[in-house]
Amino acid sequence: MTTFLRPSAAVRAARLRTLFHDLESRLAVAAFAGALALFALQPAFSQEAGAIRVEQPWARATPPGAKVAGGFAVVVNGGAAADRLVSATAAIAGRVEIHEMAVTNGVMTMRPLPDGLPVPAGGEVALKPGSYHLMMMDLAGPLKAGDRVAGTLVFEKAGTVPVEFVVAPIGAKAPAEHTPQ
Ligand SMILES: [Cu+2]
Repeated sequence: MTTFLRPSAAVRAARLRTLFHDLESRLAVAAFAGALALFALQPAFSQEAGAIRVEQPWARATPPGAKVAGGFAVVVNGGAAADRLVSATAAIAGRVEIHEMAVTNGVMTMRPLPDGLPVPAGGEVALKPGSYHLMMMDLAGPLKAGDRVAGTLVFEKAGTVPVEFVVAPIGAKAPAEHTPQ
């Protein structure tokens, strides 16, 4: 009677349930740890002034000798009035320009936005690779992945928002994973 050597359907189902519970509790623990890590990192990843909140400022690492680097963030305007990003600074850069990247006649070009970047009331603007970005110019040295670069984003109405750009690897398309320090 070989059937006696095999676990019954009930036993197998019970084992499966145990496995699921195990997985569930592990996932819950991981989610909780993740939430804690995010909470601990919050000051570095979201800064605000007035109605403006700057989320996840980051920059891209540079190869040796590079004189420019890209800076990115999401700007959220929680207010009822439109605002405008008018300038920015970064400790490692001589100056920072606000740029737009666009495809003109099939060629990817970028140009400075002399009037700054509008942030609509109750809306948000993403500075990201291939789009709007901060151009850190006249770098004093290379940006290395994992570095944090102090800087500011200055808005017409909200004023100055202090930020810390977290440096992601060369060529990164998005901020690096947030790892607890
Ligand atoms: Cu640029």
